[in-house]
Amino acid sequence: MYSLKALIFDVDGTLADTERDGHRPAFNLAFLEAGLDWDWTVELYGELLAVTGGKERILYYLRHWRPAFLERPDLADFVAGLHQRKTAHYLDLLRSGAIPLRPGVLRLLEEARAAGIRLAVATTTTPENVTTLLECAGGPDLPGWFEVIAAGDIVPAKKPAPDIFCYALEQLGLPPEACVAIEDSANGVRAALGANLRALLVTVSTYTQDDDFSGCALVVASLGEPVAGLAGEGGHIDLAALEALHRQIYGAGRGPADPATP
Ligand code: XBP
Ligand code: MG
Repeated sequence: MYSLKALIFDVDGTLADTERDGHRPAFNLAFLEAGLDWDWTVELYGELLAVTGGKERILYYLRHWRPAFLERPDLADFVAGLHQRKTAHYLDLLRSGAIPLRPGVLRLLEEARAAGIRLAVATTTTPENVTTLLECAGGPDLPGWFEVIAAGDIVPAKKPAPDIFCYALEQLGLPPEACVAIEDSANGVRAALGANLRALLVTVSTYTQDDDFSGCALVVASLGEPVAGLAGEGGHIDLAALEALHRQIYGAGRGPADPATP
């Protein structure tokens, strides 16, 4: 039977609810600065989130809303330039302290660290966004708690492709059966399940209330809220609850022998 060795966290929507009031306004500031009258409203952004990755999301918008821009001979540079400015605005927002970690995230990270459970990130966002979020919302030492930060363009295909989770597992040197993944979106769930991460917790976020989470072991509103059944002593999702979830999926007789456990 495998034992739990690591937690792999998604970032946007999972560590922090970043999309509506973080990434979205940062895109809009970049558009304004470039003299473009594009306004990604709260509602429109919900549609655009069908596509993960900021550059990919801009291209998707052009394809469906501004097809004339696709004719630009410098299209790739144009999109990359907009995205670079968007990232700068997003980092400013993070540094202003506008985006907190979600309830229960720091508690769970501290608990996992104290228990020797390894920590990793698997996200489609830009690497700098992850470290700055962790530093600004959690504290200067927080990025160092994560042994692996798998982010952005480091893999060829973004979520819902499993690549970023496969990469994180490779870097950890662990099989999926030794991990619990924590996600917030249907695209993230498809990616995690594609990497065979079946012990999968979903903490639903602002834009993912109506997503399809079938195939997920456990779906909750947040780590901080009381949940019947698997929740730990405080009633919320703690490490004991995640260990129980892990046992439920890979319990005795249901998985291969753990090579690291005698
Ligand atoms: C969420 C995303 C990202 C962000 C924007 O990633 O899809 O694209 O919206 O980030 P996850 P960039 O839920 O996997 O953390 O603009 O840096 O791509
Ligand atoms: Mg997410």
